[in-house]
Parts: sequence; structure tokens; C-alpha cells
Amino acid sequence: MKHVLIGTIAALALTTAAEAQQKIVVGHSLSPTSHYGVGAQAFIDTLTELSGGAFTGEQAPAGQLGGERDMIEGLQIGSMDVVITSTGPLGNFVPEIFALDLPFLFRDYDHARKVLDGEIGQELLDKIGENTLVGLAWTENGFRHVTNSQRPVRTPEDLQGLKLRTMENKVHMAAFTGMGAAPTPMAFPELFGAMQQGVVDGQENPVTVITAAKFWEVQKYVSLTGHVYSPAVVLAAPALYDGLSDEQKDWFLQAARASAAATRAEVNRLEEEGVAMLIENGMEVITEIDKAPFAALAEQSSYAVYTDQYGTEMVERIKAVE
Ligand code: EAX
Repeated sequence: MKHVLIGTIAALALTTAAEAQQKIVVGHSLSPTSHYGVGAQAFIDTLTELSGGAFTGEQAPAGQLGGERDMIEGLQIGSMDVVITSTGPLGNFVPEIFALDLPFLFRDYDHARKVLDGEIGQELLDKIGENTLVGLAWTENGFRHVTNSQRPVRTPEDLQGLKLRTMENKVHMAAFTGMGAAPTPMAFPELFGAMQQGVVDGQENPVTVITAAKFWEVQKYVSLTGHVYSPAVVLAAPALYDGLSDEQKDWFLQAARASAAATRAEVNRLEEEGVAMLIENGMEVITEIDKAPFAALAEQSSYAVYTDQYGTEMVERIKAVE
């Protein structure tokens, strides 16, 4: 009798495993059609295909499940599955990541992508993995630019006294304090309302985000300062990932890489077409900017936030990548 029962339970367990479909929720802070949305869909489609439908997925876009800091915490406690996030709040969990947030560090997209796809990128993904998170792949947000509702910003003097929302990132805050603005850290889901109500005058984000979030409805001026490269990363919850077989883990990795490739292609497209969209929607775009005075002030005020703790080696290694 007893062994019959055990046999039945085992058979039931097997059937459930074979039939089980696990739905993976991919959280991010932008619209489903944004560069993150395109990346989230590529993740879901690739995972579904590789797993023959054992895994399916859906997006939780537009900060539905919280801001980026909340979603990272959700991964740590296992209430989120997969998150695509900028590195904005990530240094609060993995301080070594602040190296990537230093202003005027990356020369251009090729430089940034080469660093993140190489040895340094892998080292930093491994560091993420030491902090109750799983770093699957580097993806991208883009070079950030300043927008505001008050005046064209051409020089650091024009930033004086501007109430500027930054991410919850102490390197970025130090950089903007150095450049003369009054930085106000805030989670992304609160930003549109804060600009609408005049709680802040401006913010800084890549063209990808400015277009996805239709900031032209509440901002007039865009200055193409490109003051910092904004990496993004595909993260998973250890509670989910650590329980996967090696084969399943590989599907997740491949899905994350497909996600990054799709997002970068969308970033490329928006870098070409996005400025025209801003102008069409009534923004004044300031393209001719002498970056040197911004860089001098930003570097002076923010590099020590990272290098006091970790030294200059990582900064030098990143700069040396050709
Ligand atoms: O990751 O918070 C920000 O400004 C980010 O750039 C945005 O959430 C996309």
C-alpha cells in the first residue's frame, strides 16, 4: 500500500514537472515600446523559444512594480524574477559598480560596449553575483543629456541653481553639485509628476528615455551634454536562478544577451532619429556644447567618491580600452 502511494506521488510530481510552464516577469521602468521594452520582449521570446515553451514571460513595464531601486530589492528577496535596470541605484547594492557611473569616462558607444563586453564587464557581473543578485548581461540606456524647463544650458554657469533630478546615485549627485546644479535624487516613476508640478526644473537622461517618456510635455530645453554613459544590466533573482539546471541557466544567459543586442540596436536607431523627434515635439535642442568645462568640474567633484575607496586602477583600465 505504502509503496503504491509513493509511486503515485512520484508519478504526479513527474507529470507536473513536465507540464509546468513557468512565467517569468521582466520588470523595467520604461514603456513596452522603449529600448528596454524591446529588450524585455527579446528576452522573453528567446527564453520561450530555447525552452520549447517551458518558460514564458511577460513585461512589467513603466515602473509598475516600483522604481529601479525597489525592483533590485525585489530580486534580492525573490519577489521579482528578472529586471532590466540602469546602473543608477545599483552602486548602492554593489559599490564597485560606481566606477561605471563616473562622468566623462567613456569616449563613445564603441568604447563603452567594448569595456562591458570584455574582461572588465565580466568582472563586474561577477561582483554583482556576490551581492544576492545575478548579473546576466550588460545592456544599455545611453549617454545622458540635461533637459530643463527654464533656459538653454550651454555652460556650467547656466546650470547654477537649477533644481535637477538625478538618479539615486552619489557619483552623479557629486558630479552635478560640482557643475553647479542643485541635485535632487528621485526614483524615475516620480519624475514626470515632479517636473509637471515644478518640484524640479530639469533632469538628465539619454535621448532613448526622453523620447520614451515624452518629456517634451514638461520640458523645453535639451542640451546634448553627454556628460555620462548610462549602462544598463539584465539582472535575475538568485531565488529563481540558483534553482535552475545548467541547461536552463544557459537559456537565461542567451536570452539576456539577445535582450542586450535588441536594446543596443534600438539605442543606435534612437541616437540617429531621436533628436529630430525632440525638435518635432517642440523642444529646443542645444547641440554645440563645449564639454571641457563641464568635465573639469564634474571630474573634480565626483571621481573621489569612487577612487577614495577603490583607487584609480579600474578607471585607468577602462580608459585604456581602445
Ligand atoms: O533606466 O532613472 C533614470 O533616470 C533611468 O535612466 C531610467 O529609469 C531608465
